[in-house]
Amino acid sequence: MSQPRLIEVRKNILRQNDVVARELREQFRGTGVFVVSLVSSPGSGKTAFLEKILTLLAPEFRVAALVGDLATENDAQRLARSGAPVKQITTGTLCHLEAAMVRDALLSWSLADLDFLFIENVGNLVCPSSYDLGENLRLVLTSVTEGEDKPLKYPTIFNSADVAVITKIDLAAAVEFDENAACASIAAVRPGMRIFQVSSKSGAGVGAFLDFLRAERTRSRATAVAEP
Ligand SMILES: Nc1nc2c(ncn2[C@@H]2O[C@H](COP(=O)(O)OP(=O)(O)O)[C@@H](O)[C@H]2O)c(=O)[nH]1
Ligand SMILES: [Mg+2]
Repeated sequence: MSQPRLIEVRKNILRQNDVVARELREQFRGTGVFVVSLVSSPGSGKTAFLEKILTLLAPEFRVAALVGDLATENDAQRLARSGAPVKQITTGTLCHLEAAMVRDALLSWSLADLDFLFIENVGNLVCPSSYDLGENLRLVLTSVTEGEDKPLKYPTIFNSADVAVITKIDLAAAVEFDENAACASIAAVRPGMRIFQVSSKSGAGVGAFLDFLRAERTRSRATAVAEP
């Protein structure tokens, strides 16, 4: 008897999240900020990649970031080295960010003063996939050190994302990373999914990714103007 009730409670939480996520999406659209979230397992390189992105975009755009972890302000401190405004969200025991946490963290910021907002989710390949944060673009990161078959084992997180980013490619040879097998795993789950390969250490592939981000922001703004 307890199983259906648990499922019902979970559905209600998800429904509430979707309502707040919809409000956030409207707010993002109205203020013109382009919002990008990052999901992956812990240690895939989200913070390293985000620090690189913030540092490279900051001279050109108004950028800011929210970062979620169960505990510590460590990642916010790392990201703040870019000079961008950064806020840490600590979730306690929760393995994902929820839209209400994002809404509350943004209360003291003026979104109209931002071009890009980045949201680093809690490191987890399962929970974040169910929670819409109202973002324009969701990146799923997977590092060369995690093996090639993570997309096959955790298809839901790849299905909930828009773009895949293979990280730490500077380590590819050392771990005998099979690029073709990794791309085939992603394609098996999400045929046609856009894939970038980057190294936050060497900077390889980061320029191409930033060109893509700029183009996505421009495209999103053109759509918002065409459909007020
Ligand atoms: N060699 C190499 N190490 C990386 C790269 N990106 C991240 N790392 C390392 O991987 C570890 C986890 O990175 P972090 O950004 O904290 O991952 P997160 O948990 O997904 O935010 C750290 O020791 C980083 O220095 C990369 O591109 N190349
Ligand atoms: Mg991190």
